[in-house]
Amino acid sequence: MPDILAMQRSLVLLKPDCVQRGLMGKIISRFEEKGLAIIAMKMIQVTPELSKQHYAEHVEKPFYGSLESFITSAPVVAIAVEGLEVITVIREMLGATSGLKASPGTIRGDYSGSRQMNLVHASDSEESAKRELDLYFGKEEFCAFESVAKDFLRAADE
Ligand code: FUP
Repeated sequence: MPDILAMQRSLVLLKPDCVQRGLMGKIISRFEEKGLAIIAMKMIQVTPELSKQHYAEHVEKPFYGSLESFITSAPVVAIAVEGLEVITVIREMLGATSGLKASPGTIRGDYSGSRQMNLVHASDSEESAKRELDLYFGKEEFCAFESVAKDFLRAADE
């Protein structure tokens, strides 16, 4: 972690396998229990067009067709999460891309045994977070609020 911590936002997607397996509540709870702030959330059906925008860096790869079929196969839940260094924090909470390699205790390590069906997406940099949040949410959809628990989540000088 850097010395000066940054307040960041990340796009989290609960993917079709998470919705179909009834794991939405469990996964959302992990973020809430960590003390992160959910500031926007909605269920949507990803279209092939949105999939191509979301996975722009993968569109030309051999696995893209299968990935698009999967991500459009059932609804997803898009969530904007805010917190200190939240991009790294959430990526660490997810674990390695493949559920077969993710450590026990991480979300993918605990619930997934697949590389494609790895339950949750989260932005991997500030640049992708901004791009991805803009894909899923309009500016008016963010409901930033001050947590009443904030004085008990970290010290004033942290
Ligand atoms: P991650 O950043 O952990 O979400 O993973 P990547 O950006 O590397 O990959 C995006 C999605 O493509 C992942 F959810 C898994 C999927 N994928 C495949 O299905 N097959 C592959 O060979 C590589 C990635």
